[in-house]
Amino acid sequence: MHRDAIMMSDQSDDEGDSSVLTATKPKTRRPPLYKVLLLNDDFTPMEFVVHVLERFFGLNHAQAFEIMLTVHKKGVAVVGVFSHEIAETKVAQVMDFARRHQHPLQCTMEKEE
Ligand code: TYC
Repeated sequence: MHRDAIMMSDQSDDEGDSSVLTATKPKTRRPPLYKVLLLNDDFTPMEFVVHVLERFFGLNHAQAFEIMLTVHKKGVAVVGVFSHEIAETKVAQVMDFARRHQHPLQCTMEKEE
């Protein structure tokens, strides 16, 4: 039980070759982005949702009102796309603000495809 082949030099093998440089493109990967979603419910006042969108997502009143209406009619809408850390912060800010005002408003995040 012994190997038959004997390596004659480093030039005869793919890995140990010290004389060939292979150009490789450095691959940089962009970090994934996350959609922040606002969910509809039957109790949170419309004005409160508009205020949340202005306060935490930097939307003007017209933009905030439009997105609030989309959530009200369709059940859910993307309110912004962020890095994982920023998305987590937005979700926590909205959930905390809603809880402090005793509204059942729900905000979640999901990875963008
Ligand atoms: N459906 C709520 C109402 O009629 C309004 C609402 C809109 C609540 C958007 C939540 O994410 C929401 N008062």
